[in-house]
Amino acid sequence: MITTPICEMLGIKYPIFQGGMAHISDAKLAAAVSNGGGLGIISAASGNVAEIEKQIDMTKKLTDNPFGVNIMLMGNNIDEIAELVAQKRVDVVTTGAGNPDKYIEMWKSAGIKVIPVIPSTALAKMVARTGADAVIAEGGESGGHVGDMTTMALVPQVCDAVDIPVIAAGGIADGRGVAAAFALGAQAVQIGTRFLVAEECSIHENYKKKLLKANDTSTIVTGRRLGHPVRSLKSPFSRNYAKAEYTQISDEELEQMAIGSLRAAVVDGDDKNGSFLAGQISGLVNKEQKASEIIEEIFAEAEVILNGGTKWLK
Ligand code: TUI
Repeated sequence: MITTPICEMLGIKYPIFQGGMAHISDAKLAAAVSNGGGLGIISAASGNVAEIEKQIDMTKKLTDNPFGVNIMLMGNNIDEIAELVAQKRVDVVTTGAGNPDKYIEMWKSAGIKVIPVIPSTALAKMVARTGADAVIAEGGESGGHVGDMTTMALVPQVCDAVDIPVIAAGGIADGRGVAAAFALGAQAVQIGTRFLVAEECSIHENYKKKLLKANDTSTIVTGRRLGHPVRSLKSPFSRNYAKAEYTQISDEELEQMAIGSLRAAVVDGDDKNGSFLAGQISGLVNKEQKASEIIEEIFAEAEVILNGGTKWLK
């Protein structure tokens, strides 16, 4: 069985986090992952404090295992959400899209493990100094809001830069990715895209179908002009947006174009107006399974590789 020190730190069976995906990662998905032995994570990106509280309470009902909340620091009502998770004493908080420094002390004194996503060694060192328990090194292969570094280049450099555990994210969907992450020095992985096709993931069927059909070149990064690059599946919306970025259209109009596009994908499965966030490994996602089966399968594959069962080595 594959286990690493972070499993003991967090009280989880397998060293795998489910990514906190905006408008997607809810109590049902997070509890399924936590019940499957990983760390399920609820997304707080809706900014709706009452709704987030409801999701936390529901997850506590659905699982006795540890789970986390992901706070997107670019979002709305961050101060209130930061206080809510402290008051609720959730097991883990992960953060994305910014520097969580000013909240770390409050979360730590509530007994919460704090694990920021960091896109660089500089931010990794900064949050380690402020008391982060671990960091998630996320490469730009991931879906959603992306940094410039690749997972392959970022993870080993972050491992060298800090003494706390590193979780690798971006471009990982199966046991090969997990084995590679361990080879780079990570103690765990975070996976988002593959959990989109978990049976317990409540996104629209069209989103799942698009993902199951996707291949290696199916994703595109848009939003660089406004400084918020986002990776999604190629679709009428993302192609139009990509084209619009190179026209004279104003920044305000460009921003307006994206409003409601995540919801259109997740809730309505709207092929024309939806932004279907997904990572570069979308081509590896080929079947719908229970979250627990996804986890078991990934670690069975990783174990073979890590025990010397590589395909080519003599
Ligand atoms: O946050 C993510 N992925 C996301 S957030 C999101 S919601 C959204 N939807 C539509 C448009 C924009 C956002 C969808 N996917 N991943 C974690 C992540 N964090 N990736 C990169 C970063 C990051 C970037 C800069 C973390 C820290 C950071 O710090 C800059 C600084 O120094 O403040």
